[in-house]
Amino acid sequence: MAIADVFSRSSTTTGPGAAVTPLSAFGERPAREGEHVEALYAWVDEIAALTTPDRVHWVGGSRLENEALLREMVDEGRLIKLNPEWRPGSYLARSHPGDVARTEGRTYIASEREEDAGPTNNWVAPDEMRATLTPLFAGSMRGRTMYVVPFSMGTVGGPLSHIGVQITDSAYAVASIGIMTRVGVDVIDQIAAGKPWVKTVHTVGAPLAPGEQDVAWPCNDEKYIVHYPDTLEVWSFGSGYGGNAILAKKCFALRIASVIGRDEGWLAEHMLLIRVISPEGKKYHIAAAFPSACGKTNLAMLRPTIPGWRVETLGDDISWIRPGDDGRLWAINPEAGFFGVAPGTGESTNVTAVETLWGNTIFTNVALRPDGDVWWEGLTDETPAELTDWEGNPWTPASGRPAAHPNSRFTVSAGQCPQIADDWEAPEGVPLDAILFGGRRATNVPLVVEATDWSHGVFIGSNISSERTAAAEGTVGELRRDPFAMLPFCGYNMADYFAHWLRVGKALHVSKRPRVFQVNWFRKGSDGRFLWPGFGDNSRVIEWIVRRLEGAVDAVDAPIGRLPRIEDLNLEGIDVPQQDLEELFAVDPESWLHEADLTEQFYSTFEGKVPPRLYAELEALRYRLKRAQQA
Ligand code: SAT
Ligand code: MN
Repeated sequence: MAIADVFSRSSTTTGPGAAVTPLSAFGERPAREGEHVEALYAWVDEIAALTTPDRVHWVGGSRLENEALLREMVDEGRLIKLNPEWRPGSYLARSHPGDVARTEGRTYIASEREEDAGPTNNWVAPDEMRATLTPLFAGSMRGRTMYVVPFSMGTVGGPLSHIGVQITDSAYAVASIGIMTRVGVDVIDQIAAGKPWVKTVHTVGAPLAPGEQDVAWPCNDEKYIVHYPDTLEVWSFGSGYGGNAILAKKCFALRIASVIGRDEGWLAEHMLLIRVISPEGKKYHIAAAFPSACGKTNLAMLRPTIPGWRVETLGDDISWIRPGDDGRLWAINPEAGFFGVAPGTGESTNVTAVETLWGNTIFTNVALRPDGDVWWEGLTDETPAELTDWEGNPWTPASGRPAAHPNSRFTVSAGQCPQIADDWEAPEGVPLDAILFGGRRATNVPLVVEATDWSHGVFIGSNISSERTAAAEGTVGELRRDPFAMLPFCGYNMADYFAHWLRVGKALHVSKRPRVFQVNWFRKGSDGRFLWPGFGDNSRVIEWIVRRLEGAVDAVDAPIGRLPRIEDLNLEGIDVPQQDLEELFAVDPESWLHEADLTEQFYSTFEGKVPPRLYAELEALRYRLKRAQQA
């Protein structure tokens, strides 16, 4: 491990004797005037008085400041600098072994009314929650620097953009926010001009006693990720990890933004965003929601296997979707980077992601190679003979445990993606042509099915699920429900969210509504094999969807929606046996009727709040299934 050791100690100096500016040269509070900016200053003072940091650093967002921050983190042992020969400008962070993922059990929606949080969220009354949090935050930043990070989701000043400020005592969070959002003083200018902003406060909850030696990844066993939707605030305590610490992401861009969207008539969605370009050069925009582990990042970076088709990436995780003046829905990716799962990302599964990570990347909890580069399961077909695992221990293939944590991550600017759309930062976004809902279903759900109309599409979205267990043919395995892939991310009552979706679509003229499709790359045959090759070949499904949008192909009416005629699927160059194709699109009324019962059970958990329109969809589905059963 000798070489890696050297890199972990070296700083980011670009050459021998290059002058470096220390972080302390940055951090001045930008001088602005007026009541709005005074309110910001007062809030920052108030948080500082509560958390008592040693220093307050206003992040200006310059490249030099970021370099100084990273250099300081390396010098303090918080980051390992990777070998610039393999991975220039890149770093490895190792988290505390107990701080490796979002903590949904500790995530709260503290709305005034309990029914506004709904049965899928943890709820505590705001007053009660503040009474719990205030003593925890009191003195929580002692011995540390409190960073003030002004950020914009979407390009600064864009019509679909929203701004916020994160206060944090985690330098790792600052570096990550710098990649995932647009950070800079121009956001302060927006605040000074009176634009509303969201307040987010984060502490790792590990104050230092005078002279106390810090650890590489401070955190607290006690964790709270708290949203106050009525006052547009997020307070996060005790975790340095991803969605718990980069508050602009799931906390703001989904949970808080979904509430803003509900009130303003738009949608904050857990959706990737792509542009599909047909061989004729026509452009289509598709947003797609998938629960985790369903290949969302792969679809966001799809490389079609069919000649003439191209996909450009616009976003991999979040879409903000708003009705435009032209009566269509327009979408932006509010983020500026990708915070993706490393394991399983490889040359054969997602070469675009691998190319994106060539440099300027912060890796978290992946393995370190002896040559100072990184590795994770699935990156290469061959496993290196020796590694340092994500916890910093020596590792060989015989170790019998993964070298990278299964939820290890990369944080990288979206602009580095080789197939990012040229106009991915266009403030007005792109007009949506289709919305896809996916899941990981071994049974029942066909490769692709088109919703008959908007409310049927909302019905499908409300039923997204993945199978927990590999189910036998014809029986539904235990379903893990993740409606709209928003279960952990909807900031208000999910039944009200379904109603909001119905409302947003109804306000659009039928001809302008995006068409809705359900896809399932994971259906298995009776012998347990996957029936569909997946990955790049999913472009064949996208082609059919586009041909439907163009009105170029007919569909077959089935009880569950509109299915492709097999002959309309482009299967050139792949060999899917006829019987598999039939199984891929088979609709078994009996197991679908069972699934309808599960839907009814699920809806009943919302205590009468699910919109009647969705119950009507359920009854219509049952009626069509029973008719098919009798036929
Ligand atoms: O940790 S994050 O919430 O940002 C990412 C994820 O859970 O998908
Ligand atoms: Mn996500």
